[in-house]
Parts: sequence; C-alpha cells; structure tokens
Amino acid sequence: MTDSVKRRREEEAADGENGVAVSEQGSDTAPGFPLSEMSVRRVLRESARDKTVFLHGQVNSASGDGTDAVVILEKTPFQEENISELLKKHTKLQLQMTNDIYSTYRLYLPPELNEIKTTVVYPATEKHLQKYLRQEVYLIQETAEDYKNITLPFIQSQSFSIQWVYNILEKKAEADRVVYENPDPANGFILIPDLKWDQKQLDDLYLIAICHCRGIKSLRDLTAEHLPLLRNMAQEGKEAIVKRYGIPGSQLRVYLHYQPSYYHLHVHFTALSYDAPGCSVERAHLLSDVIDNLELDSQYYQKRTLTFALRADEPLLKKCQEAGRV
Ligand code: DD3
Repeated sequence: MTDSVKRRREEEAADGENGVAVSEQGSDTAPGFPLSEMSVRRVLRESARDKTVFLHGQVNSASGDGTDAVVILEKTPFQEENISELLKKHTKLQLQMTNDIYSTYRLYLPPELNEIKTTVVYPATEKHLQKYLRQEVYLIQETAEDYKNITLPFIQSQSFSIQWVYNILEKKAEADRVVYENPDPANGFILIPDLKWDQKQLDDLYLIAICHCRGIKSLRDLTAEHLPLLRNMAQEGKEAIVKRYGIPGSQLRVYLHYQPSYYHLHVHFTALSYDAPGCSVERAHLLSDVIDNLELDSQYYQKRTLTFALRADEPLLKKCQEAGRV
C-alpha cells in the first residue's frame, strides 16, 4: 500500500459520520439496509471464478409482498499488509487431508479479518433484476444508419435515471470520495473510485471520470469539438492517479464503453494487471485511440460501424431483431 492510500484510509477512519447520501459507513450497525430481514428469492448469477453471488432479495413488509433488492456479495482480494495478521490471529486451523508432504486446511478468522464486500440496490426495479440475471449474449454490428434509426430513438425513449451521476457532479453524494476535479463546465470532470472498487488494495483499482458537461450520451456523440475535454480526462486523470495511488499512466487501462451502462459520458481507469469486468474487445474503446481517431476525422464516430454485445432480454436487441439487424 502506498503512503497516500494509507494516509487516506486513516483520514477516513477518523472522519466517522458524514452528511452525504451515498458514502462509506464504517459503523457496526450501518443505517439503511435491513440485510438480516431480507429473504433470498433466487440467485440471479454467481461466479466461482470471481467469488461473487448476485441475489434477488425481498425485504418483508407486514402484508408479505416485500420490496425487491439486489444484493451483490463478493470476496475481495488479499491485502498484502494484512496477511501476517491473518496468520497470527486465526481462530482455528482445521485439517482437511494430509498426504506425504501435502495437506489442506480450513483457516478460520475473526470477523473483522473476514469481511465480504456487499453492494445493495434497494429498492430495485424489474430492470435491475433483469440486468443481473445470466443471459445469452449476441453481437450487434451497429452502422451509422442503425444508430440513427434504432439505437438513438431507443435511448431517447428510455427513462434511465442517472440521478446518481448528477449527485456526484453536484456534490450531493460521495463528495468525500472525489479524487480529483477539473471544475470547468465544458472541459472539466470529476474523478472518483467506481462503486466496484473498495479501495482496500490497488490490484483491482477502478476509477471513473465523469464529465461536467451534460448531453454527451456516448462515444457516438464525440467529435473533434470534444478533444480538449478528452485530453484533460486522459492527462489529468492519470496525473491524479499517480499522485494518489502511485500507479503510473503506463500501468492503467483508460477506456470508454460502447454501449455504456449509463448515457452520460464517462471514462474508466482500471489497473492494467486487473482483468476488469467490461474491458473486453467488444465493449472497451481505449481513450488514446478515441482521441487519435477524432484527430484524424472529426466525424469518425458518427460514420463508423460499432460492434457490441447485447443480452437476450435487452429491449434494444428486440428492436434490432425487428429491423432484421441480428
Ligand atoms: C450502478 C452503474 C451504476 C447498480 C449498480 C451500479 N460509481 C453507480 C451509483 C453510484 C456508481 C458507480 C447501477 C451507481 Cl451496483 C446499478 O453505478 C455510483 N458511484 N459506478 C460510483 N462511484
């Protein structure tokens, strides 16, 4: 762990209570979500490799029909500086099998060394439940025409709430988590750890840069006019990350998603050594390549066919099928 990460963690520990809507709560009895009252309806998805499980839960009301929630449980990577503590403070080491020089055990730990990262969407809509349900995926090749006739009207017809994005930009939520800000309304942005990253170890570093300017929906809207914004995000974002976390730009994967999961322009910064979710070739567009393409041709992303995957249940896939494009 770098000194700056250590320092920040100590600051956070000292902070205690804070007045923002979405923030880290270090207390034993965190307010908000009644986890022990929740019943598990079904497992939406699980991954032995990622050590995650996505649950559809219901918080029981008196009448019996509860409010839906999505709860994501995840075992997090080891923190190097904690390992000797784990070995020293374990409560039990139970032998499983032994054979020659080989043996396996179950190591039991005190609760504070055995936490599980928990992400809650509550109340969750049917859309949230669908999003996490495992589905088959199909590749779409979206031409400029397809974007104009199918995708754009679809995006405009949807009422995806991005209130959480505006909360970050307006400092109504997560204000204490902001790593860097360029406050310029046209060419500025906020750099903040993504929800997916608990900031406990640098192995799975994941930050997002959200631009202040509203109305840039995605990669498709970008023209040479946005180059100053994109260059700021690339350069200042990397500078802020090396300063705070000690990871140089040459060890970061900096990219945009197409399709994005929310239609307000944002850039992902992940550790190059981390196989981050969503960094596959059918979704990620390196920011440096995006900048270069726009330098070559201002209308590059209005002209190009863009390929991406859609899940079987996504309404956009249905629209593409109706138009005979799948
Ligand atoms: C989201 C994409 C969105 C469920 C889940 C996540 N980073 C966020 C709210 C606050 C955030 C994010 C939507 C939602 Cl688990 C539905 O992500 C967020 N804050 N990605 C940060 N810092």
